[in-house]
Amino acid sequence: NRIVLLGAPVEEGSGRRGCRMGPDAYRTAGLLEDLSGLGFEVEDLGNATCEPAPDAVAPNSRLVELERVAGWTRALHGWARDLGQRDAFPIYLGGDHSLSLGTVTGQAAAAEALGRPLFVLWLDAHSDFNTFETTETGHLHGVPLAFACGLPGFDALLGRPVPSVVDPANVCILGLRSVDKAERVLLRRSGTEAHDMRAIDEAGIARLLEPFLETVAGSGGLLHVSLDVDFLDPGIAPAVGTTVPGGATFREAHLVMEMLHDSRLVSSLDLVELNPFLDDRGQTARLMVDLTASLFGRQVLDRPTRGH
Ligand code: DIR
Ligand code: MN
Ligand code: MN
Ligand code: MN
Repeated sequence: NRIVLLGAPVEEGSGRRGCRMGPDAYRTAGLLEDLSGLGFEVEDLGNATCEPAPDAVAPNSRLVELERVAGWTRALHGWARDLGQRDAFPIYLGGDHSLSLGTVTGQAAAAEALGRPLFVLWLDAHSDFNTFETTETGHLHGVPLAFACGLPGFDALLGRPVPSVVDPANVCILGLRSVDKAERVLLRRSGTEAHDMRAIDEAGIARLLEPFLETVAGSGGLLHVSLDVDFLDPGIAPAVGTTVPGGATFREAHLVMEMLHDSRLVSSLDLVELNPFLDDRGQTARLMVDLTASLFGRQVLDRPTRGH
């Protein structure tokens, strides 16, 4: 029952400033205290630092801050590869979504070392499935899922090919409402399971998540969850640079976290894109902390645990 927290104060992937304050906003909002209160032994490792990556040369001139993002990718890949093999649950406190370039590939390397397949649940308004070729903005928070799934052209990030890629068939994306044109083609070709808000409206979020969790359980996999603040509706989570209307409601988001807790499948978590500079009296930071508490078992009433 151990949790380790690692701050990843990267903001260069988002094209604006503020995400570097994310890790401290989670601390200020009481993340350690809430998780300790649920009976976990929580260790805060402080913040990771960026490695130098002078060899990371951009293959085209649109990419923004490639060298910095490559440095963070290398640092966080190393951290996640190590933490993923320890007897503690790592929570990566972002930082923009480019941090998942390191954490997801590092967790994948750790899973491979443990002989388990890695599954990824991506909770986001965006699919983050652009490549260096397709990105329209050049913002590298728009590419981490394509990178982790082994799409070509990304070798400058780690300085070598991704050692352990995630099978796109092991990925589920929930919450989509903004996918770029070329990105959409890549996503479709990859065969990744992706659900937009319309699908959530029509089916209900639980009915979409449940079969994915059954699949993870059935294959003995580990599950990494990457939670982007913009998965949530901007009305309840304003502190993000890329708000898109029509996001997940308070109850939909908590239900996902509660189902994830009951599944007992989740082994690592990213909390990304919180920009405290844009927050309203800490409400987004607090909501993200409360959602994390739901993932770790906070509930109103006792209920029988459904074992897999
Ligand atoms: C857009 C927006 N698809 C891009 N991406 C993200 O910049 O590639 N915004 N991830 O949060
Ligand atoms: Mn994202
Ligand atoms: Mn997003
Ligand atoms: Mn962007």
